[in-house]
Amino acid sequence: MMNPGQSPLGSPAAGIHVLADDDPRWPADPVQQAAAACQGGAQVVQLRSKFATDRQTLEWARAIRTLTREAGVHFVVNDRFDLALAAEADGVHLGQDDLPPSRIPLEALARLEVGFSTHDLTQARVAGAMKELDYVAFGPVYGTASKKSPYSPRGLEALAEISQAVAPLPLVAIGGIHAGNIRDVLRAGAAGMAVISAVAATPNPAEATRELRRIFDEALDEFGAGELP
Ligand code: 3NM
Repeated sequence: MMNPGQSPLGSPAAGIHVLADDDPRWPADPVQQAAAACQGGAQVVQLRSKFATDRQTLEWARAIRTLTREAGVHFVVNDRFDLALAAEADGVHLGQDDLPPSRIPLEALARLEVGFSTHDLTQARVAGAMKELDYVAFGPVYGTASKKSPYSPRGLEALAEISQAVAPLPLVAIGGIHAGNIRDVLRAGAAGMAVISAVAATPNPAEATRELRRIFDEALDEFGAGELP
């Protein structure tokens, strides 16, 4: 549960979230992707396991826990609070079709931060009122080829509207984010940006992450934290 009084940009959800994704199209496996993300300065690594068995996912999660702990990087597991707990992750990221945040046992909520994906204003308003959440994600902001989404690209105006709807919870933008649009996404009110292909599809994922982080830090400095949410 979010710490009251914490600003979105000071929250653990702020910054570059690199999704370590097990889609076989990526050249590196999730642990290699996570290691590169840590080297490059990602603030958050999220394990997104959509193909593997639970056993394999837990193995990856434990390896990523070790390396994120060493790097001081926040670690989130997608979809499953039980695997997040078993791996001693910092958080779990839930989608609309996962167990609802209100059904996560209290003992698990006490140990995990909770993020929740939304795709329209109605879902975002519901999320904004959920006491279990630490951040809300919204997407796809731009077109994405990394996920079969039934939703059309939402755009920056929708992102700005959603950021108001979920305030004071931090908003994490997702879908088609890369070095060329991070500034726009931050300006529209997102505190965090989650990426897959902008890192996983590149020949040097550590360098790609470093570039995203550099632009994020520069944009924060330039806009001045006072102007932003
Ligand atoms: N969730 P890329 S879009 C995992 O809209 C995911 O909720 C989305 O990949 C949503 O950075 C998406 O390559 C894929 O576009 C993001």
